[in-house]
Amino acid sequence: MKGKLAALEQEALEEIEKASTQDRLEQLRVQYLGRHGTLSALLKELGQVPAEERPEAGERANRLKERLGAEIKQKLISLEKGTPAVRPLRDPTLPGHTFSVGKRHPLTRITREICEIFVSLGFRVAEGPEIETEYYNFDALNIPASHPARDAFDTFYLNTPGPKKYLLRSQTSTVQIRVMEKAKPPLRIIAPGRVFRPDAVDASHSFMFHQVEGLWVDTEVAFSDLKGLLTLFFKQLFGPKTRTRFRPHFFPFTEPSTDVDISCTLCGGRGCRVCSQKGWLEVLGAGMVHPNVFRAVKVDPRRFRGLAFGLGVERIAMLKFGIDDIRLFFENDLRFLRQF
Ligand code: 2U9
Repeated sequence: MKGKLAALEQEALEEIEKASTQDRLEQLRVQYLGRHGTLSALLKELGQVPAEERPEAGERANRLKERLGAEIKQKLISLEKGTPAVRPLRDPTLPGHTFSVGKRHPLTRITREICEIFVSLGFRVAEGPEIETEYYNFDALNIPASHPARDAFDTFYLNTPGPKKYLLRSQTSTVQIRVMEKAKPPLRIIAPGRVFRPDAVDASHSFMFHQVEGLWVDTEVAFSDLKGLLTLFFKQLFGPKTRTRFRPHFFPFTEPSTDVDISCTLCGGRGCRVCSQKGWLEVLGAGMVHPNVFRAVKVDPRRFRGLAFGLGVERIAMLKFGIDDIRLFFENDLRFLRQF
């Protein structure tokens, strides 16, 4: 009896495994488990089994009945789902799934670092549109109609219908104008953001880059505050040994105006490849807000003074991280970006 049950089990399991349709499974169910099926026939033979073996044989036959019923049911389910009859097993010895953790872009990091320093000094962060009018990008900033910066070679103009010319802002000073139109001084604001100039792209130029510009308007603020503020800022950003140097310059929106150099971040001022043996690096432009800019936003230039400055974020990030090609920031090459 034992042998017959084992043979039946093997045969039935193989047939169930092979079955590929629900009809075939029903046939098998009738064939093995039906009232006139193979198992019922075997159970009828139970009476001929010696009395001492009978209970065990009966139990085996019942377990087989249950098992075959369960196998047929399982196979029916998997046929319905269209999945293999074998249930997928979890292998706990396999390595787990790894998740790659994202990072901030190096330019985002530096922009935040710069803004945090000024925020700690009482500045508020302001933002504005990247598509601007000539008024905000030039007129309000005392940039004359004849200025070469207005040329189509230096500014991206948009092909929009109507008399108003729209353009991609070439500096974030537009944001400070918009803030001053609404808020009364005293004010201290910092304007980070993207700017656009149709420069030919090379290792140090891009048609789009990032600026942070600052503006501090008050009744007492002076050029000495500008020097103190920027000296402090660069010591915070590049370390306490960093020195600053102010050279006279010209900007239409500030008077007096200055270019600002810092002692070379690589050699400390002795002269090296990064500073072209000069010991100094030009990093920023600044000055006292031109009275015409104040007039444009209806602030009285006899009562108020303003200090203003602007820097290019890519230039600072390149010095900070030792990067020699601006294009790397914009290629989205993860081999580069993962290093920061
Ligand atoms: C207002 C009035 C004046 C912002 C200033 C500069 C000088 C400057 C350049 C540095 C490198 C831009 O990224 S860069 O090419 N910026 O030299 N920017 S003063 O002056 C302002 C701003 C707002 C209302």
